[in-house]
Amino acid sequence: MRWFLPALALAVTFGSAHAQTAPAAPQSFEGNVANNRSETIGQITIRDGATALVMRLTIAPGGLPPGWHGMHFHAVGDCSDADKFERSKAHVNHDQSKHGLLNPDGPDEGDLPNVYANADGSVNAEVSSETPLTGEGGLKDGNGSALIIHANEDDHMSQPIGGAGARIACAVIK
Ligand SMILES: [Cu+2]
Ligand SMILES: [Zn+2]
Repeated sequence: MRWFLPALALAVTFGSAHAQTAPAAPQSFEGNVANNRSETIGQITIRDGATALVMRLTIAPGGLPPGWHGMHFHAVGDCSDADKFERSKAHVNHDQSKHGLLNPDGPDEGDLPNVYANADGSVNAEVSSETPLTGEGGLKDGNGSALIIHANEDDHMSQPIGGAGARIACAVIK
């Protein structure tokens, strides 16, 4: 859960000149998604706001097997072992939470909704997460993070990854 500091709207009207404070522009990140042959199959675009980030995922036709796929933020921004993507390690999880958006002892900070690949293997999706992009506990920490897409759907409950199976796509977030 991300701390939320309520913005104090102080209407200071002393004198004539006072600058109105605009909300900070969201931090953003763009990266490529690679498959198990290190071929680029799509892109991610992340925008990080004050209390949540929004990630858009675009996969080109032919990119993924049709159907539902689990996806998560994994702890290390390394997609170099393309056949298995194990160098991305486990889910981002700084407080030993259980895996699963539907788990009463979860979710961990890497958990995300499933995405659906169309019959042609393409995906257009947008998901949100309370995990920040930058700062303490952020995806862009020292060793970065990775978005991993799995072969099967995530049941959002069972350990350690909701039965999502093999890692079939990866994007470095660094
Ligand atoms: Cu995963
Ligand atoms: Zn998880």
